[in-house]
Order: sequence, then structure tokens, then C-alpha cells
Amino acid sequence: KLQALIFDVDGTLADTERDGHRVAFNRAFAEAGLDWDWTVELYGELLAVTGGKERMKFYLDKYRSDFQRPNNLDEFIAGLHKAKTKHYTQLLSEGSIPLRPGVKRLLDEARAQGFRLAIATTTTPANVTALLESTLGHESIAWFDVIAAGDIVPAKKPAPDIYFYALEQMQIAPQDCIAFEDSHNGLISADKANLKTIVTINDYTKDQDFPGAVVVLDHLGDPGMPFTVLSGEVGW
Ligand code: XBP
Ligand code: MG
Repeated sequence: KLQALIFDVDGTLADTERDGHRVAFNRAFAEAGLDWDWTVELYGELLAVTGGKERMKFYLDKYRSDFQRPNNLDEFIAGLHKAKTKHYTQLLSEGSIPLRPGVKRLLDEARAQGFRLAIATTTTPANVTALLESTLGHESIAWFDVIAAGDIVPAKKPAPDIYFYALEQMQIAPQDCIAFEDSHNGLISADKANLKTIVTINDYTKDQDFPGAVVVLDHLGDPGMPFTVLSGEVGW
């Protein structure tokens, strides 16, 4: 029986990538005096790798053989990533990124009906709290039994580790949960953790494959959607 809803954050709760993370990366690069500029299109390719630090390394490996790497590359990347998080949380605190359609209604309805909520994401914990605070208010952080995020597990999505961690923290079986994802990597991660998954696509993920998804939707904003999800009518 369905007892809990586990949400991805980036691309699922909100469209954070193009106007949030990407912009924050570029601000951090400019601030550091780097000539790195991640266009909307290039960023779509870089999204193949989850995690901001991992994504920057992927960019260097794949596109910037010309870049003179410092000896302490990991430290250098970590410094850039810290600046990026500062810019990202700043952007969110200005209220520039809203929740996707239907997300608030689903959360409200799920809470009213006593379902448990959790988050499983590769993004940095501070980014999750910044999004929740700016869209749903500070008290919404406590709506979630666990906020599994970032480097708490070393292997990021598509590895299932972050979902295993969330399930372990909640002491719940995967068959009693449903996951919400927006991307191929996210779906694979949830699937490997034996979770049924509802996918809501966005501009960056609409052409990806979603093998084994319960359903692939444009968004959760249709009028009957919360009820449909919570009653299990979506088909699992
Ligand atoms: C989200 C991500 C994140 C963000 C950046 O993937 O890949 O890396 O782009 O966050 P998912 P950080 O939605 O599958 O969890 O820079 O904080 O790592
Ligand atoms: Mg996502």
C-alpha cells in the first residue's frame, strides 16, 4: 500500500537547471576570472553528468583540453562549487524560480491524507532548503521525513545509492513508495532501488528514454492529478 512519496528536486519540484544552476555556475566562473560560459545548449549536454562538481570536471575533460589545470584540481573545483552554491541560493532567495505546476497541490493533498514525504537528490543540501524556503516557506522543510542530498552518498544518480539512503532513513520498503523524477538518470536511480516512478518531463529531458516508468507526464498540474496519484490510479 502506498505510504510515501519521494521527490527528486531539480527538474521535478522546479525547473531549476536553465535559469538557476546554469546561471549560478556562470556567475561563479566569471567571479573567478574564468572564460567558461555554459550556454543553454551546452548545459543540456553537461546535464548528462549529475552533481555540480562532477559536471565541472566532465566539462574540463570533454571540452577544455586547452585549460591549464591547477595541481589541486579537486580543491579548485570545490572552491568554484562553493561560490556557485552561494549564487544559486541567492537567486532562489530572490524568488526567481517557482515550483512546477501541481507540485504544491500534490504535497498539500499528500500531507492532508497522512502520506510520508521525502527528498532524494544529487544537489547540495543548502540548495534544497533554499528552494523549499523560497517557494513553500521555512516550515515546509519539516514536512519531509528525510532530505537525502548531495555528497551524503559518494555515487550520485544514476546510481541508486541516494534512494537506498532515503529508504533506510525512513525504514520503509520500496514497494510502499512512489518516486517522482524528471530525467533518465533519475529514473534509472529510482528503478535500481526498486521504486516505481512517475516522470514529469521538462525541456532538457523531453527526448530522453524512460524505461519502466509508471507514466511519463508533461507535468503534475492536471486537475485530478493529486487524487489520481495518491489513490494509485496512475497504475502501479
Ligand atoms: C540534479 C543535478 C544537480 C544540479 C547541481 O540532478 O544534477 O547536480 O544540476 O547541483 P537530479 P549541485 O535532479 O537527478 O538529482 O551543484 O549542488 O551539485
Ligand atoms: Mg532531476
